[in-house]
Amino acid sequence: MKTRAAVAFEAKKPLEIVEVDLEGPKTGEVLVEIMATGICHTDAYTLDGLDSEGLFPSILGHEGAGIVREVGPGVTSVKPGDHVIPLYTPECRQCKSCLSGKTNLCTAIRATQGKGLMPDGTSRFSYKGQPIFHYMGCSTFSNFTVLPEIALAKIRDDAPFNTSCYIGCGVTTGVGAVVKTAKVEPGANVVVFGLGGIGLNVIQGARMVGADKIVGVDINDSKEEWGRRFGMTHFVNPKKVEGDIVQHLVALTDGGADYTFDCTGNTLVMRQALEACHRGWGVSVVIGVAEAGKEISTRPFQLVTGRVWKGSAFGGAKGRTDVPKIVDWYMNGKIQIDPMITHTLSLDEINKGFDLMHAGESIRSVVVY
Ligand code: NAD
Ligand code: AHE
Ligand code: ZN
Repeated sequence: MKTRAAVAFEAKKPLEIVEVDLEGPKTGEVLVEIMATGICHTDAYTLDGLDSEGLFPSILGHEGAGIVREVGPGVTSVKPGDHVIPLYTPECRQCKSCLSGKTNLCTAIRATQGKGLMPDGTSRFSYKGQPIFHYMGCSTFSNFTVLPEIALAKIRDDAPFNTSCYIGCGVTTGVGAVVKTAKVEPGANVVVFGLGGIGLNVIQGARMVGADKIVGVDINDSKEEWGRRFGMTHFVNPKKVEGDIVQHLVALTDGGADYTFDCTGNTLVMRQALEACHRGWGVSVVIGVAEAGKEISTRPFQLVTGRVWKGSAFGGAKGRTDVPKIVDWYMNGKIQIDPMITHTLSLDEINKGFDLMHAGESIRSVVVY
């Protein structure tokens, strides 16, 4: 079949909206009509050529929601008409990682996914006879896409596509990092670095679990109002702090935070986030994705004295199990999504979504097909 898609032909070039060819679903695969997709900073990072796994030409996008239109042989868990959220972290429930109960990082198809291919080692997309790579196993910047069955979370039919697509990455990543990765307890002091589409979800997750101080840190003053809307109690702009930002945050949190979260992808900020943790027990969670070649560093003494550095992918959530529950949290009013969707665009306007993100003017832009 033919489908409209925004193709990343080259790094650092705007996406081009063209009609591509899409092969139907093979064994264990599903054809999904994407109804809406968010634009996450990770898409921008790959498009900017900063992802060590970045491939071109490819169809980016990993934060979608849609409807199953056709299933391939052997598919049993979804059927045409089901509403689904594509999962860049699938859940096969059979691999060593899934069975461990210790991680959400299913390994069933990670190798081919990282090469921009379906599990059989081929692509379903092509343009003028040349293959186009998939992206993060999702490629939601295409109106129709093919995914493995294990990479689809079936969700309730009454959840609107244009907001629930955000649960496909940003919401789950931020809220999950609080609830699942850090397991923040009521009364804890939390510092969140970077108040964008991910950081604001960390903030609302921290409020939901009853954190005490929720300190937001951002170099963009306009983010203060956003943070306060979702539960932030204190705002710090590092550019306006006299002296050392870490000492400032340690003083603000009575000796250091119980939990800190990096939602910037900046490795210097990651160090600040670790060092702003309380001696003896503070936990710092790296969420931000850093540019290829960047490394983190700190004095080992920071760890010897009890601070813990950990990371979180997709908020530690097991997609097929947890995503439908997070959709319920949204539909029941436990978490908010609608106000964070600052811009709704057509596919033809998708490059504007990247511009707004780089200008710091959006929280989330959503493309509605
Ligand atoms: P975004 O562009 O919406 O927000 C980033 C925020 O960080 C902005 O408000 C910006 O002003 C702020 N910022 C930038 N530099 C800063 C600094 N030095 N100090 C303080 N604040 C600073 O991006 P997003 O969509 O929220 O994504 C945030 C990061 O999370 C990205 O690196 C993205 O790739 C990553 N991410 C990771 C996962 C995961 O599963 N681990 C999932 C989604 C996104
Ligand atoms: N490909 C990059 C790493 C990118 C990365 O860390 N991705 C996150 C999700 S970001 C969503 O916006 C993730 O889930 N990572 C786990 C995984 O298996 O990819 C690189 O540096 O090579
Ligand atoms: Zn993302």
